[in-house]
Amino acid sequence: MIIRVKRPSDVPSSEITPEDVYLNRRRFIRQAAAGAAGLALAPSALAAMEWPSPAGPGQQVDYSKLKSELGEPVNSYKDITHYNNFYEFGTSKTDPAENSGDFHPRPWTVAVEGHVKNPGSYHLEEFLAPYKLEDRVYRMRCVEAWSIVVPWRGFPLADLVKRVEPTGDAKFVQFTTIVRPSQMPGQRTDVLPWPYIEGLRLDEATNPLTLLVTGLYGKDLPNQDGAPLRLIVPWKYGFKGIKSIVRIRFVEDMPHNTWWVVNPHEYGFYANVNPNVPHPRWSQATERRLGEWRRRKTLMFNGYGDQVAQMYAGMDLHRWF
Ligand SMILES: Nc1nc2c(c(=O)[nH]1)N[C@H]1C(S)=C(S)[C@@H](COP(=O)(O)O)O[C@H]1N2
Ligand SMILES: [Mo]
Repeated sequence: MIIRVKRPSDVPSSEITPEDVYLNRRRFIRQAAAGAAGLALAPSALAAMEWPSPAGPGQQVDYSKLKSELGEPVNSYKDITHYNNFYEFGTSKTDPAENSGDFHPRPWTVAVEGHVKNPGSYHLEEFLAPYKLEDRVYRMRCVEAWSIVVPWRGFPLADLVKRVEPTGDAKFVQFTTIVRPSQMPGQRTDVLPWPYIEGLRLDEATNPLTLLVTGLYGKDLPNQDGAPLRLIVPWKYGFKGIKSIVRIRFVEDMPHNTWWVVNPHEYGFYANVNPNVPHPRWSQATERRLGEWRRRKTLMFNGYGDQVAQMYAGMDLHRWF
């Protein structure tokens, strides 16, 4: 069912005041605290969720001054938008910024399918309407051993999962990128099988850190970063963060994901950041943060272990890489 659009454009960034941003952050902390009753989160996990507040109500947010919960400064808007992986627009880091100018992320339709009580196909605006957007600074670690810190704007995927009510048969969620070779020159080549696909286990999808992202630096997503809707799973390698999503499907069996399909020996389904499990062709022990020369030590689960490690308790992380 396509629901008619009531508003003319995406939720404009101007509608989200610094006050909303501030209040949402507090709401997230409250929800995390409420969730802790059931999940028995360590106190340190809660502390880590207290993102430093950029501004009080009524003050302007200077996104370039934001820091991660570990005190890391965000990367520049220029870096975040001119050093990308998005093979639909080419394989080099500068291709997405150069080749995505003709891509039209609106109008846009998102389908929610599979084992859910409330499936549907929605215009983007209607799809987003129920959710409250919030800003969150996350590290992102690419499997190629570079990393960036980004002030994303989005909402917890858990909010969507709750709304669509998965049935007992839903064990995983699969995501699919748009296929539009007329506007995506990389899709006129066979560098990857199209469409790009990704997946999460249901508990990973409902982890409070997992975001459906619509923007960065307080603005709507630029094309090269996955406009108009992408996934961000901060404890996993960047390739799990599928861009320009058109379908979200709840399934029973572990879904395929593009890099596993291309090379199952080198890329797994889980793709949790793990400095102790090298890629077959290079170490994952260290990384280069964009804008720096020194190498940083890569953190287990990209530094989000307090919030996610319990999901993998008892799993052999060398086998399930
Ligand atoms: N559809 C699609 N999504 C994708 C990719 C891609 O090539 N196509 N690349 C992935 C990889 S490898 C990374 S590291 C991140 C990069 O996100 P960024 O360009 O916003 O930093 O996007 C991921 N999502
Ligand atoms: Mo990546």
